[in-house]
Formats: sequence, structure tokens, C-alpha cells
Amino acid sequence: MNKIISFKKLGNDSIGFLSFFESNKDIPFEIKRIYYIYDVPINTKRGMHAHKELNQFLWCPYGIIKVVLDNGCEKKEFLLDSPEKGLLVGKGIWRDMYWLKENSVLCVAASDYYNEKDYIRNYDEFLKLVKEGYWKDENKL
Ligand code: T46
Repeated sequence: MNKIISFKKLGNDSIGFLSFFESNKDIPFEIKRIYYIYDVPINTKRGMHAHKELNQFLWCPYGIIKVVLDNGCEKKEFLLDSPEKGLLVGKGIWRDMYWLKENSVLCVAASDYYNEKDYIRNYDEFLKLVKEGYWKDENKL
């Protein structure tokens, strides 16, 4: 979890390219939900939460989006700047996303249906759960 995955890229310059990924093969979970975020003004910051159990896969088919992951002990930055890659984000990880280019689109494949109770939207509460060992060592970066 919490790493960049590169897609296969099929095609050529004259007809364009196709990339794909498959659940339980290229990404390590079953996909139950897909959503996407668009028409976001440049320099907007979104996210600012963690999930108790949800695993997700983020990719940016167009544009440039910076994602900062934080497991309560350390932070890592990832740049989604190509349709040929995506980022796995596991449970117990605080995430901030920054829109760095006009019209950038963020697509997300999630391991479960939407459930607001799975969100931790308060950073102090997140740190408390980290300290209590809520995720044991399952939220390594
Ligand atoms: C995440 C990052 C990468 C729904 O009703 N259904 C859904 O499937 C989702 C994803 C959201 N919502 C509602 C919840 C809020 O009322 O849509 C509203 C906006 O969601 P939020 O403010 O959480 O959006 P982001 O961009 O901060 O976070 C989203 C995901 O919610 C989150 O799981 O990891 O994208």
C-alpha cells in the first residue's frame, strides 16, 4: 500500500493510448466504488482526512495533482502528473490533495461503498488513534 503503480500503455502516437488496471491483480483489493473530482479551481486543497478501513487507488487521467500522505509519524509527497500511473492509499493515512493545473481530474477506485463513519476528519483524533495503535503497523509509508 501507499505506493505509485505504473500502468501498461497500449497504442501509438497516431491512434493514441489505452491504459488499464484490474482489481485483485494490479491493485490489491476488490473495487466497490468509483468516483471522480473535477472542475476544481487551481491551487485548491482537498482531502484533509483519513479512513479507518477504506483502501483506495487514485489516478489523474488529465492534469497535475500533488498528494501528501501522512501516517502520523512521517509524510510523503507524490505527484500524479501522468495518465500512466496511480497511487495506492491504504487505511490509516491522512491525505491532502493539491490541484496544480487547470482542469485536473482525480479519479478514485475504492474498496468499499461510501460510509461517512469511516472518515476521520479531525487531525488530533487521527493522531490519537495512531498513538493508540489503531492500525498497528498496517499504515506504514
Ligand atoms: C478521499 C479523497 C481522495 C459521497 O456522498 N459519496 C462518495 O462516494 C464520496 C467520495 C463523497 N461523498 C460526499 C461526502 C461530502 O459531502 O461528497 C462530499 C465531498 O466529499 P469530500 O469532502 O470527502 O471530498 P474530498 O475530495 O476531500 O475527499 C474525497 C473522498 O471523500 C475521500 O474518501 O480519500 O477524495
